[in-house]
Amino acid sequence: MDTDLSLEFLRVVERAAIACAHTMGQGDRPLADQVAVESMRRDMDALPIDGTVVIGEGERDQAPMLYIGERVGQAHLHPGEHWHYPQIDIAVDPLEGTNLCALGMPGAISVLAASGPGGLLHAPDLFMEKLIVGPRSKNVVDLDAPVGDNLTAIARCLDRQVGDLVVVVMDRPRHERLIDDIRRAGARIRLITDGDLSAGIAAAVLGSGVHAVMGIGGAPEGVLTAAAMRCLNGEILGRLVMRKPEDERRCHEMGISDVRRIYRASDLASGQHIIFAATGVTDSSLMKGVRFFGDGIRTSSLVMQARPHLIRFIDSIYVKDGQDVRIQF
Ligand code: VTB
Repeated sequence: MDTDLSLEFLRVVERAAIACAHTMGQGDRPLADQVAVESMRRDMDALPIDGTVVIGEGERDQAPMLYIGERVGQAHLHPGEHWHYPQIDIAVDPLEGTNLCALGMPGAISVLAASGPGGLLHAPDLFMEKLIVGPRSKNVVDLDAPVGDNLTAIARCLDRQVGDLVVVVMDRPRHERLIDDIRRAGARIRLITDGDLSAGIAAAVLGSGVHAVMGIGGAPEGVLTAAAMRCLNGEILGRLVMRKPEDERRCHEMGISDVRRIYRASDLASGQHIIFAATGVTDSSLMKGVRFFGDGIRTSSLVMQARPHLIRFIDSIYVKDGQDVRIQF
């Protein structure tokens, strides 16, 4: 996949973030989501690709745009010249953390990942049990090990005490036992209301103050996290959660035969050429949220690719036409 595509994808997430950031704090979740989706859908068609959405807003009959299987990019607009364009699978979450944006809380991002065909798991929209850590502890964790054992192993890799660790967990009744176990082991906890993807990215970046993310969140977010881990050299261990018999059927339909399988980042995002792009909608530890000022709009993004391996923190300023702009560092 062409290196330059990463900057094209950057523009897509920047503009989706800007679109929904206008709705921040309005308490209107559907609107926040809708404007992000519309912006991302529109911009996708400007890309010089033959794209297929593999993780999106839902099944075709539930989602009018960015549904699973939807074709995006220039190729589908110019069917005769199809062969000109690289085939790309795309996972999108135009607004990850709708609640966070609607309430003006930290951690909302616009995000997508891309790879060559087959490089991103077509994950059903189920829950996934997750354990996410950074590069130094990636080889010592085990999804089936007791929580205390994992924390001891992570602490050892990071040259610190278990009591120095910060573990991010989504504040949900389903995590009562997990939270108890972490407390009993003595680690510190940051409870978040939403957004285990942002937290997972932070866990793979030294100095973010997050050492692990544990608990059950969305499987699609798990695939996006895996794409980020491929670039940041972190790890996600994930296992789909079957809550009802239909869930297993759904997995089989999507080609997943072993529903108890523990996936690693390289299974969830197996493509050689992975691109990951995210823009902050509201502030988070790695990206500031969108800022609007008289002359323009400023965004903060993370754009990464696995091959050639490149991580970029990008600060962009969109200047309004005709403005006598003054840029502040
Ligand atoms: C999860 C999590 C996401 O929504 O999908 C969550 O992975 C939904 O979980 O980061 P609940 O059904 O328990 O609310 C997010 O927090 C935001 O999309």
